[in-house]
Amino acid sequence: MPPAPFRFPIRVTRPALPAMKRVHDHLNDIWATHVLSNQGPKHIRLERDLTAVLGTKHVRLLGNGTLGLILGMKALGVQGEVITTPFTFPATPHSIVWAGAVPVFCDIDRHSLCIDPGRIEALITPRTSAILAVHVYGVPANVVAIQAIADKYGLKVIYDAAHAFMTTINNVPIACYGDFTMFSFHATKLFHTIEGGCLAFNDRDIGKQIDLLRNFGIQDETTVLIPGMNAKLNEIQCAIGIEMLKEAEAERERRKPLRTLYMELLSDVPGIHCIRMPQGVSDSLQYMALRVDQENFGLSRDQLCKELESFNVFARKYFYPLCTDYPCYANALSDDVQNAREAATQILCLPFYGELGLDAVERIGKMIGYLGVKHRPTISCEPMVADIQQYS
Ligand code: T4K
Repeated sequence: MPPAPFRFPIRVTRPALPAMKRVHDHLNDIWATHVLSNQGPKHIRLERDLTAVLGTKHVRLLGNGTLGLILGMKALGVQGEVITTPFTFPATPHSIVWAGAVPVFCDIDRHSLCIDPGRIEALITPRTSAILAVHVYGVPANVVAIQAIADKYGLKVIYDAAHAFMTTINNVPIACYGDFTMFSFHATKLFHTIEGGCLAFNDRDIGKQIDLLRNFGIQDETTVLIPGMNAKLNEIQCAIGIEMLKEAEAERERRKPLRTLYMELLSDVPGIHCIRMPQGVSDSLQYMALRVDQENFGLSRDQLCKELESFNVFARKYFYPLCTDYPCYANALSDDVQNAREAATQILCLPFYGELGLDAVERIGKMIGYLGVKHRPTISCEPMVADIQQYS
């Protein structure tokens, strides 16, 4: 018997929201003071609260994560070529272009799905100024190896941690690596400010530059120092952030059993491999990503995605197409990105958010199991491959 479809569409995520009453209290403050933007009291408080959570000396809020990457690279003086991954959201390479540099695409490690440090050196030229790595689905890039290469060649290291809010590696907050780390606070993220983002870093000078860059380059009422832009977060978004930050831990707690149940249900399905956190890494619980091995499962990733839609389940093919396949990067400098190409055709992100609940996860898990049995050519005894990567 095929499982019954959901009565309503189940999407990849559904943003959590703070209690309306608490938001009203903030709105009352804002209405009383008429301070709506430009680093008001809510903004100051959220930056302070985030600094305590992210573990760096400094945090700067921005209008979104993409602006964070662009302005962070401007602040570091990044130019020429930046080595990055093609297995990411368009914002990553686009931000390099907006910062005035050129992306050079490097293949990924097949297990972590992050940039492969073993392939970076071959792409370094006299024009290279930085490495921009992404912690894909919250799995950390190999921060130790990347820093070693950067030190050897005098490069800056930038991390796109859009998926890695509150991740730690052996209890060290992920933002403690590299010259700066960007977090996205888009509505689809576990912690969000509807739209928004931040940079986390330890160098005071970067902070001074970002303060200028995010506010038109204005130093004071009569001094405009550099051609900055408007990348500010307003007071209402900051109020949402203050309240969402209080909820972040509870949302994580709601997601933990869902992750466990998905893993349990899918570990027995031949050809389905859940993306796992390496040992020593705390899970950001941002995405529920799995790899579909068509030969053993019986359906390709695209076919599985389509079949799930008939059950009213709308998973997402993050990240397809590969950045190297966008027309705008057709002529970009690139490694042979074979692992990234494979990941882009095999990885699927299932619905994953606290409110989803265990019953829905059980049904989705059973749907995938059912589809596997229905389409598998022969019974396979393939063992589950644990994608474990050790950090020391
Ligand atoms: N780097 C990386 C590695 C990233 O993944 C991202 C963003 C960035 C940089 C850039 O950060 P920001 O500049 O955005 O701060 C979504 C997000 O818009 C995007 O922020 C995120 N990555 C990306 C992975 O996912 P879409 O185009 O898939 O969003 P959309 O509108 O299809 O939403 C997905 C599902 O979420 C919908 O099916 C329904 C649900 N949803 C969405 C929104 C916006 C809601 O229920 N309510 C909502 O308000 O990009």
